[in-house]
Amino acid sequence: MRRILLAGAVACGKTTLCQRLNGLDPSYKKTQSLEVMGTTIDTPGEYLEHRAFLRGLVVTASEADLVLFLQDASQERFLYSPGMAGMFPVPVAGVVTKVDLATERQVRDAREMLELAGAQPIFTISAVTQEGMEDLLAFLEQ
Ligand SMILES: Nc1nc2c(ncn2[C@@H]2O[C@H](COP(=O)(O)OP(=O)(O)OP(=O)(O)O)[C@@H](O)[C@H]2O)c(=O)[nH]1
Ligand SMILES: [Mg+2]
Repeated sequence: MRRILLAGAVACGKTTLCQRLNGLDPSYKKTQSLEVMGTTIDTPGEYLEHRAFLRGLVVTASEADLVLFLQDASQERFLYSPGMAGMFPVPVAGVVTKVDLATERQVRDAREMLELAGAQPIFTISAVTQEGMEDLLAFLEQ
């Protein structure tokens, strides 16, 4: 599997996805600092939320082959700015998370915001029901 950096707001589902990618059952634990699990680098949501930390996220991305921008479909709070993927030194793909909690409209809006940020391609998943995980895994294993 490619080395991946996970980015996204607090509680958008980065650690839960990280656990699934590593074959573990999800168990909640607030991420306090950068954490490496297998080939995945998990980050605290604060790295994206507080702009002073954003530079750290971009620099850490050079350790990865790919960045995933995560967007919680059930939250209408979007932290990505247009074209933001261009700041990163490696390709950026998008993941719409928590689709089990969202309406179709919310999923569409989340996808659109990730597209605007420059993430490509974009996957839609639930780490709880595991909907969409197969396609994402196949992409990450390419
Ligand atoms: N229903 C549902 N809940 C989810 C999903 N993914 C994560 N959650 C829940 O959302 C909460 C936050 O998930 P985390 O994976 O810890 O979020 P995070 O992005 O790592 O958050 P920080 O470490 O604070 O940056 C937990 O209670 C998870 O169980 C999902 O796909 N569906
Ligand atoms: Mg976390």
